Amino acid sequence: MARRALITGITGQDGSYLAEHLLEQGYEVWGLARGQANPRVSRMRKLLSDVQVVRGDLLDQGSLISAVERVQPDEVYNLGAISFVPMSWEQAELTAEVTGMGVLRMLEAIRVCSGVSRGASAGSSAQICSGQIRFYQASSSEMFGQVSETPQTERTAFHPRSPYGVAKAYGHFLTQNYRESYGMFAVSGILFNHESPRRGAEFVTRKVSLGVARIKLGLATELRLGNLEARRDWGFAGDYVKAMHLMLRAGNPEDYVIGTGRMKSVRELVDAAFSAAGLDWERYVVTDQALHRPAEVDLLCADPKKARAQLGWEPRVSFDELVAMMVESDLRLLTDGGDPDQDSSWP
Ligand code: NAP
Ligand code: G4F
Repeated sequence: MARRALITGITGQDGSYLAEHLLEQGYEVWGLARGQANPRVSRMRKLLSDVQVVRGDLLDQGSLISAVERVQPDEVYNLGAISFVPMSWEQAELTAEVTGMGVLRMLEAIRVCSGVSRGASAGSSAQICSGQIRFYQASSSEMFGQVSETPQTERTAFHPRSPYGVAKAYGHFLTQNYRESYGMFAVSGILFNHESPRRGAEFVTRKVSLGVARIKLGLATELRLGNLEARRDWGFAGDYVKAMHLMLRAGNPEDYVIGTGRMKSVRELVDAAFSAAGLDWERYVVTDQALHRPAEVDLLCADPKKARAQLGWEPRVSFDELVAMMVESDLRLLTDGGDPDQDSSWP
């Protein structure tokens, strides 16, 4: 019988790539979608017609229990979150509820539906029983924040710099705690930034690729950005979702850092993207203090050795290939008269 996966965050970037990957692996894929008229659900259905939808919201415990009862998943991937860091300062409480407490609600839904009691016998000595639901939590390199060492490993201390990073750290420790308390197969992937043509337009890579495409096609004359000196370890989302799956198929439940091990600055990103379209970025980019963050994460760089050694995972798409892929995709989108459907209301 086909394995069954339940994905929260199915309408997001990673949800779409993960669903495609699991469908290719022969899974029956269910996506948890919220809202009574969520336009991103119909868009997702067009892209992924084989995904079945179950309604639910990470803010609503009962809906998660119903979803797990209905789907009877072998694997749950918790990708749902408020994931845009600047929004987490503006709506800190909502971020804590969705990105942090949402993890607790999903773990509780699995615990209740699996019949795992809170009794002492379910404590740290509990065995991982066969047939149990395996759980993946989308942890983030934002938890490292103001980094204490470079590159960052599974053992690097956390010092989150945003309400988002703090909420992710809560979800991370809670996942570890459910593994230790109830013997659940519950793991976290500490993923560094990963991008694609499906990335939301509010994130810097997509903002830049869309900006380059607009300028190239004469639809805009400038691109307004914040901190050009921040450095990130950027990879391709299609590569990273494979690591999520490998973590849930591993022999033991463990956490892994997933990234490329290479850092680039926003300035280098901008240079690469404008160059890919034959443009000189210095003629078009305007920096704007209003786009700087209250507390910045200056640099992030993964040490993905453990994932390579234990999961056999490696990123395939290079930074230059990723940037070229995104610029080409947005040029095609705008040339075809497409409305960048993930256009952002953020500046
Ligand atoms: P994304 O594109 O922003 O998608 C976020 C998803 O969360 C959307 O499907 C959204 O659904 C859903 N969601 C929001 N509020 C919800 C709620 N109350 N209940 C249920 N679902 C809700 O994010 P992504 O880039 O795919 O990232 C996936 C996950 O990985 C996130 O948890 C993110 O924080 C984490 N992460 C991402 C990166 C990265 O670089 N991409 C790196 C590390 C960790 P709606 O359509 O209903 O809004
Ligand atoms: O693309 P960003 O908004 O991504 P950020 O904040 O690194 O977060 C992303 O990666 C995390 C993993 O490390 C995820 F957990 C999280 O969910 C999300 O997917 O910003 C990247 C950098 C920042 O340093 C920011 O200050 O780009 C800098 N930046 C400069 N100008 C800008 C802009 N970021 C945005 N979004 N917009 C700008 O105009």
